[in-house]
Amino acid sequence: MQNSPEKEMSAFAEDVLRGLSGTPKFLSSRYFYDDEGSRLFQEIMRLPEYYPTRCELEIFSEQSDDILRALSPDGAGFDLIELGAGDGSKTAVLVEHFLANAVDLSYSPIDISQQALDNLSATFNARFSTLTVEPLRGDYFSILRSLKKDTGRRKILLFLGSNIGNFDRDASIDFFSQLREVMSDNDLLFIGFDLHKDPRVIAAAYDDPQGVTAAFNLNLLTRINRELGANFDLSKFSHYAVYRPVEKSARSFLISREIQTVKIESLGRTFAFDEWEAVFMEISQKYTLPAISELAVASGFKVSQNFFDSDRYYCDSLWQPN
Ligand code: AVJ
Repeated sequence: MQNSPEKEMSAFAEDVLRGLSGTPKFLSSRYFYDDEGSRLFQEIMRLPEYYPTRCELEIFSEQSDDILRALSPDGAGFDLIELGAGDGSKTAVLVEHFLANAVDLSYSPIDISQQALDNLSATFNARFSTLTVEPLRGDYFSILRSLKKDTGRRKILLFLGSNIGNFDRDASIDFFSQLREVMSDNDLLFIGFDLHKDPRVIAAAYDDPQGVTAAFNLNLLTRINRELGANFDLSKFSHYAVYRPVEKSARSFLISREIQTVKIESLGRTFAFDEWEAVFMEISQKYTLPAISELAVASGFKVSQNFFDSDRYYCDSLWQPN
């Protein structure tokens, strides 16, 4: 079937339409990362309240010997393949250590954005002249499927930074199971999980007093204004975040401060917001160690080794196909 160009809607437009037509309303955190959103997330990672980045950096800086032994017990070379690399700064810490130990290494970030890949390649090439950098552009699974043909080298898939937290349980199992299908028995998966802890520590990480997280959340409305021709007035929405210690999930919302109507030109319609109506924006799931093992087993893996920071706030978990 063919769509006429003017009727064709972008995935973004479709998702915004579905989310704002829903009860309750929701928008997907997948769309946070336009240029400004990526910049704001970099700023979040430097906030004193946002501990996950520092914890993962501590693990990589202080346990790189143990990590290298776990990734390659026999000292054989391997291919690092990173899903969702961001600026790659944490991965660079590992790469630096591996190269210093003369590991025969290649690094392949996968991303749909050519710009992101260009930036990562430039960074890694400038910093590591001996490293083979092979950026891969496209969708994670189609890329990984195309790699499956056995190169004889171990592939180590990286999914760091607690990015998995944005998926609910079913979506996580689905995601990891699909990764399992494109992995050889000898490959490994290295995943960053944020652990359950004092709920106050977690709540503060998603509600900083400087308002950076609020700006990050509100930026999606700016993106909708720009890309879909909407007229959201950001001053009429406020950021609200809550941590549910039983479900072990942080959730963020945008709350409509008054009754209002917002027009979105490219959807050709308006959306009514009630006073104090909430739009669900993001889930950031936290984990216990049993939950991590259970997730591994449910997805066709088993935990090979866990690495923790000194506060035990965070866990980088190494999985092998089961
Ligand atoms: C990039 C998904 C790991 O959920 O902690 C940070 C995004 N949202 N502050 C997270 C985020 C609000 C972050 N992840």
